[in-house]
Amino acid sequence: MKAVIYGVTGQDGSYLAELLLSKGYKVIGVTRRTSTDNTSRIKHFLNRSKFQLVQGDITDYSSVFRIITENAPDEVYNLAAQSHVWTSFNQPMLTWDITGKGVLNVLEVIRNMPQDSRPKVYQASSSEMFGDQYNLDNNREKYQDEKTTFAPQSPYAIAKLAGHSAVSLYRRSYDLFACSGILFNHESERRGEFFVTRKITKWIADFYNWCEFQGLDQNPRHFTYDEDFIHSRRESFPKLKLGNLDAKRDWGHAEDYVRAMWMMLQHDTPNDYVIATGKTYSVKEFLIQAFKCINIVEYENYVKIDQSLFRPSEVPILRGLSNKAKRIIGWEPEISFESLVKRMLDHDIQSSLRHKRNEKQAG
Ligand code: NAP
Ligand code: G4F
Repeated sequence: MKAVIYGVTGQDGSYLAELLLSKGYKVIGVTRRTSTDNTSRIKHFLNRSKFQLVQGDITDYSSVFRIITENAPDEVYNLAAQSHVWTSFNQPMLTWDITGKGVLNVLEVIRNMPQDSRPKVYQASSSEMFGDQYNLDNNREKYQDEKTTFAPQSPYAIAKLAGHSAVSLYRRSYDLFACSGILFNHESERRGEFFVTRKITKWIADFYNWCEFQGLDQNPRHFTYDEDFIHSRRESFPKLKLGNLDAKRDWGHAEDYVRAMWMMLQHDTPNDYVIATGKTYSVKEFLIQAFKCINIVEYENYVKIDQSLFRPSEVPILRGLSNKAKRIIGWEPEISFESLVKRMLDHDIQSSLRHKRNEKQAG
C-alpha cells in the first residue's frame, strides 16, 4: 500500500506516518518549502527506505497534481492547514487558501483521474465547525455529534466547513471514496507550542527547571510575585500569559486520533465520523491538572490573564460523542485526560532540562 500525507511535518502527520510505516506502507510525505528546517517531528524516520519526503504546497494546484498522479497512491491524507484559530482572525485569506481551497485542489486532482486509479482520500475536518452549537443528552449535558448543526465562529472554521462540504459533495456527485474525520481537540508531546495545552506544559516545565537549577523546590514561600514576574532571591521568571480560561474542550491524544483516520479509509464505504473522548474540561481545569503534576495547588500566582489572547468570537464548549465511529469502524480512544497531561508535562520537563544543561555547558 502507498499513501501520500499532506501535513506530514505537523503533529498528526508525524504520528500518522509512523502508524502507516508500522503497517508496511510506502509513505510519501509532502513538505512545503521553508527557510529553516521544519522536520523536527519526523527526523526519526526520515531515512527509512519506505519513507520519502517531497516538496509541495497544497495551495499550488500544479504541485498537487504532479505529486498525486506521479506517485499513484492508494490513499491520500489531507492534514495540511493553517491550523491555529487565533491566527486565522489576523490572516483570514491565507487560512482560506490553505485550509479551505487547498482541499478543492486535492479533490479536483482525484476527480480528474481515471475511476480505477483514484486513491481514497481522508480530510481533516474539525469540531471548530460546530462553533456555539450543541445538543443536550438525557442528563441535559451539552454534546456534539454528526447531526449537530454547524455554526463556524472563526475564519479557520469557515475554511474547514468549506473543505468538509466539498468532501461530502464530491463523494455524492463524483463517487469519490472520501471521508471526513470531525476531530475534536487532540494534543501530544508533539503539539504545536502556541496551542493552549502545550503552551501550559512547556511553561510549567521551564519554571520547574528554573527552580531546580537554583536548588529550590516549588514551594510558594520561596517566591514573591508582581503583576508580570515571579521572583526568587536571585532571579525573575515571567508569568504564564493566557486568555480565556473558561472555554471547555474535549481533549484526546493524537496517537489515538490518527488510528481513527486510517480505520475510516479501511471500511467498505466512505463516511464522516466524529472522533472525540466524550469528556470535556475547561482550560482552567487543564491548568490545575498540569500544575498538580509539580505539586502546585494554586495556579493564580503564576498566571497573568492577557486580554490580547482572547478571540473576537469564541467556541464555548466542545464535547463529542463518537458512537457512530465506535459502531461502524470500531474506534475508541485509549489515552485518558490525566495521562495525556502527565505525558506532555514529563516530556517537556525532560526536554527543558536537556536545553538548560546544554545552555550551561555552552556558556
Ligand atoms: P499542525 O501541527 O499545525 O500541522 C499542520 C501541517 O500542515 C504542518 O505539517 C504544516 O507544515 C502543513 N501546512 C501548512 N500550510 C501548508 C501548505 N500551504 N502546504 C502544505 N502543507 C502545509 O496541525 P495538526 O494538529 O497536526 O492537525 C492536522 C490537521 O487536523 C490540520 O488540518 C488541523 O486543522 C486538523 N485538526 C486538528 C485538530 C487538533 O486538535 N490537533 C483537531 C481537528 C482538526 P509546516 O510544518 O511547514 O508548518
Ligand atoms: O489550544 P487552542 O488554540 O485550540 P482551539 O482553538 O480549540 O483549536 C484547536 O482545536 C480545533 C478542534 O476543535 C482544531 F481544529 C484546531 O486546528 C486547533 O487544533 O485553544 C483552546 C482554548 C480556546 O478556547 C482559547 O481561547 O484555549 C483558549 N486559550 C486561552 N488562552 C488559549 C490561550 N488558546 C491559545 N492558543 N493560547 C492561549 O494563550
